[in-house]
Amino acid sequence: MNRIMKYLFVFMMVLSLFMSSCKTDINDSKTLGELAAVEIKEYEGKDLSSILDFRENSIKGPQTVDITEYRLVVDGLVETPAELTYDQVLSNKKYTKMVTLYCVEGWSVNILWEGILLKDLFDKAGVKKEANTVIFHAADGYTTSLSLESIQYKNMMIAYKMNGVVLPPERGFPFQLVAEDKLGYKWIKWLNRIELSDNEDYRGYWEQAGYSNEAHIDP
Ligand SMILES: Nc1nc2c(c(=O)[nH]1)N[C@H]1C(S)=C(S)[C@@H](COP(=O)(O)O)O[C@H]1N2
Ligand SMILES: [Mo]
Repeated sequence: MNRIMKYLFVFMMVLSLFMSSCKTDINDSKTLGELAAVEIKEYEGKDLSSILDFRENSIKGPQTVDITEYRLVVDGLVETPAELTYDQVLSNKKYTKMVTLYCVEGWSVNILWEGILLKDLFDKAGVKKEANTVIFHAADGYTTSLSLESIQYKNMMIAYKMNGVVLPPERGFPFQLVAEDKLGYKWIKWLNRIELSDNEDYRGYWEQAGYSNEAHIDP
């Protein structure tokens, strides 16, 4: 091997290492059926629902988010606003939790969620002490909100995986809020902005239409 070939070889090795380390684990065009075939079916002795058991009824239908362009904005009443890439969000500590989503329509799904804590994003951004409300925004224009207290109480997370598979577009890729103990309309999909606020009167999409802002699950 001559010298140039050697340099080229080393360059290619470094390049391929670099490229494999930046590659994000996303579902490139797998169908829901294909994902359902590989999803986790039970957890700690309990049966899980399937990613096929949701009833897709989003206000504008499934959204396709280009992950190379995607940013998760954390702003409002914070010391340091942030615009995070998908990989930057995923660089936080990961958590797994089985939580049931109950829709007001009467159906529910018990899913094993994998995600990162809102607390970790909040700690990095530095939440100002006046903040008491968190307003969530999504790619389809949907919004919802929760009190900061209710998020802290359940230590809520945003999920990037369900039943072991990366969220498909229909299920909210790249992130869905796991609004534990709150009705389905608080579980915002295609999340792209988290706004810290002091507006306790804020009402999201379905809340403005008359749904309870507390969104308690009736036992
Ligand atoms: N961005 C966005 N998130 C959303 C919605 C929506 O229309 N847009 N619908 C909500 C409702 S009403 C429910 S029950 C859950 C689960 O909806 P799915 O079955 O359509 O996934 O997503 C919630 N998150
Ligand atoms: Mo819903």
